[in-house]
Amino acid sequence: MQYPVEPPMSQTAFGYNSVMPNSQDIQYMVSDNAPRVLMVGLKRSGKTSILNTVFRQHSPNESLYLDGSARVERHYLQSIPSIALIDVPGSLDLDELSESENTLIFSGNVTIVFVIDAMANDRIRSHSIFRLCTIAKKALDINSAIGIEVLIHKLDSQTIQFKTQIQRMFEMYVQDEDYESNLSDTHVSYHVTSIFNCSIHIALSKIIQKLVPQAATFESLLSSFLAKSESHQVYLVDLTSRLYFAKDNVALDPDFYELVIHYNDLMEEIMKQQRRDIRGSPGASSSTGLVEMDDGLVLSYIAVSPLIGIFNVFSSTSMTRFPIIEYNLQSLRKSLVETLDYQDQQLDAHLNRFRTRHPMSPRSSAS
Ligand SMILES: Nc1nc2c(ncn2[C@@H]2O[C@H](COP(=O)(O)OP(=O)(O)OP(=O)(O)O)[C@@H](O)[C@H]2O)c(=O)[nH]1
Ligand SMILES: [Mg+2]
Repeated sequence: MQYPVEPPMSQTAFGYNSVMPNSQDIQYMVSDNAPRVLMVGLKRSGKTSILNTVFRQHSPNESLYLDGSARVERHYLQSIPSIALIDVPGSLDLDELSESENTLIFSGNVTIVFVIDAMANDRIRSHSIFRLCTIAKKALDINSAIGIEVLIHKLDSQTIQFKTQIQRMFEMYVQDEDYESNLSDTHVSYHVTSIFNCSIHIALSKIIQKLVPQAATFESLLSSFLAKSESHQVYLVDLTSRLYFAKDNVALDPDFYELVIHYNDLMEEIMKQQRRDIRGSPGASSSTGLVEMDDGLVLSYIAVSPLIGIFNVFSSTSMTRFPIIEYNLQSLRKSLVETLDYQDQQLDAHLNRFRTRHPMSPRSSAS
């Protein structure tokens, strides 16, 4: 099979200068202890649009006129664990890096998110699959624990059947290409996404959950809340990105999650206008909310911290039992706060032990 060396001009934004990887970009990709999610893919596949939609709350339409990225950019998810999401420009081909640079980039707690423009032509598609397999092989040779996630992106409003077919097709393309990268032996996850609906939030939520050490504890707390509270679904949400760290163990209903996103956006909007945080801090009287929709659903909200909230969706027919639901929500919040505090204490104890053993380390002298 022949692969183009570069995508054609139609895939290149105006004002775009091709960049060679430089040491600053490499440093920017690694100079952090936080788990790293590397967003990679060909030019114009949609990496910057995704990160702008999720982390800068840009409307999807704002991405239409984006120039291609010239440098590596970093975004942070800062609530539970700090996770760095790194936008690697499509022109920065990780394949061109030296072995030592690749070792730096792919070592540690790293996940590769490879974004493929599912609507591109056959040539771009082949090039994309080829690049995915090459990068994955390099990364897995260096770090067999690396996570590989593929976003089959820009599937906006097609039917579920069509999206499922496209996903299967891409899985087959990767298998065909995979003769030497052994990807089939590794766990590669595929997600169908678009910035024009909540599919991109669902995909990134599932990806970051794999990096949250307490994810299983959160899920079991949320599930036991759900079992006792006559609710449809409950989410633990990062309020800035609206990604969820955990949900109950019932299959996700995108309509409920979309509701959560809209409610959170509405609170943001009110906060901007009133110039105060109506979401409040833990324990504050303003840290709960309740809204009843026309379609017979009710959404209740409670803050866990200024950055994290619990969103619970239930039927309005259960409103008579709301005092019980509210009591359970308060108990759930308390358990979550305790889990988070315990984690912080463990981390502090670990750091203190480290400082005692290494009194001259820069961290201990700085404190
Ligand atoms: N239809 C559709 N278009 C999208 C979607 N996501 C991104 N795009 C469009 O794809 C184009 C390229 O997006 P970018 O985010 O600049 O792509 P990139 O991967 O960052 O490109 P480089 O910076 O060159 O690597 C833009 O015109 C976006 O509007 C999507 O979900 N659906
Ligand atoms: Mg970009």
